[in-house]
Amino acid sequence: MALSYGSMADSEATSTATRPRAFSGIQPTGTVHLGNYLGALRNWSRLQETTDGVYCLVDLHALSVPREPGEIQRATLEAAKDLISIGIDPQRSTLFVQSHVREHTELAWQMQCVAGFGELRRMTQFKDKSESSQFVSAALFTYPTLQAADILLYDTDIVPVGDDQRQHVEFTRDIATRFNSRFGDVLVIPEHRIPQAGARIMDLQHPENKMSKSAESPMGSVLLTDTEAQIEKKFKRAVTDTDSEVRYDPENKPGVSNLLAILAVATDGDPTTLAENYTQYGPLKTDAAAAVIELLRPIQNKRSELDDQTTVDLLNLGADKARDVAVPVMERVRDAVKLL
Ligand code: AQP
Repeated sequence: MALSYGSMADSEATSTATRPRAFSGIQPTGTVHLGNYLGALRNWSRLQETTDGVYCLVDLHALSVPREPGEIQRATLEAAKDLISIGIDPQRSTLFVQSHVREHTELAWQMQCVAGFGELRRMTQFKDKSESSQFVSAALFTYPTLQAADILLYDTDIVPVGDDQRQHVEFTRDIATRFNSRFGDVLVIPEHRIPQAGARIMDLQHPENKMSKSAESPMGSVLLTDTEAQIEKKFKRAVTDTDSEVRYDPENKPGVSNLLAILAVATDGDPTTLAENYTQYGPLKTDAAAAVIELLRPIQNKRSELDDQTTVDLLNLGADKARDVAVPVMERVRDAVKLL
C-alpha cells in the first residue's frame, strides 16, 4: 500500500532547531478513547505546526501492571495507527516506541536516584491504581521517574498532556531542577501544556471518574474505532442526573456537564453558552453523539488505510530519529554524574 508521508528532505526542512520541542507519550494499553484525543492527542497534532514534536508509545510503562505476553506488541501497533490517523505525521514529527530507545531506562535510574520516596508516595495516580490492584509492582511506584526520563531525554520545552498528568509533569520539573543543582546545568526544565477545554473528559457511566482505557464498563468510554451506532448508544445511555435542568456545573451536575464539555470541545463552542440551547437531556445527548461522530469520521477513514508493515517501517524511522536526540543527552548526563 502506498501512503505518502512526504520525504525525509521535507521533514528536515520543517523541523528546525529553533522550534521549541514538544514531547508526550501514550500507553499502548487499549484503543485510544475520546478523552485521550480531546485532552492530549488533538493538541499533539496541532502543535506540529509550531514545534518539533516527539511522540512516544510508552510500552514499558504499560508493563507496570501485569500483562499477557504479546498483548503489548499488538496494542503498540494499533496505538501507532491511532496516532498516525489522528494526524501525527511520522515524517514531520518523531513517532516511536519507548523500548526501542534504551536510554529511557538508563536515564530513569538516574532520576530514581534524585527522586524522593515521599514525593513518589504522594502521586495520586499511584494511590488510585495501587488501591484498585491486587498486585502492586515496584514499577508502578517508580512510574513517574521513567516518565520524567522520557521527557528529559529529548530536551523538551513543552509537554502536551491532559489534566491527570499535571502532577507528573510538576514532579519531572522538580527532580530535573534537583539534578541540575547537584550536577550542573544538564537538563532542560519542561512546562506542561494542558488544554483549557477537554483537559479532563469524564466516563459516560461514572462521570465522577475520568474516561480511561481501563474503565470498568465499556459503555463509559467512546473509542476512536467505535461505529456510529455504538457512539449513539453510548451517549443515549450516558448517566445524567435526576432533575432535568441542562446547566454547566461540573461539581453538582458532572454527567450533564461532561456532555456539554464534549459537545463544546467537538464544536469549538463554550459549554455554558451551549447549555442555553437545551431544556432536556435527550436532544443534548443526540447532538453530542452527532458532533463526536463528525469529529471521528476523518480519523476513522484514515485509519482504515494503514497496514501493519507500513506502520512498523514508520516506527523504525521514528526510533532512528529519537536516538539521534536521546543518545547525546544521555552522554551529557553520564559525563555530569562522573562514573569511572
Ligand atoms: N479522560 C481524559 N481526559 C483528558 N485527557 C486524558 N488523558 C487520558 N485520559 C484523559 C490524556 O491522554 C494521554 C495518554 O494517557 P494514558 O496513556 O495514561 O491513557 P489513559 O486512558 O489515561 O490510560 P489510564 O486509564 O491511565 O491507564 P490504563 O491504560 O491502565 O487504562 C495523557 O496525556 C493523558 O493526560
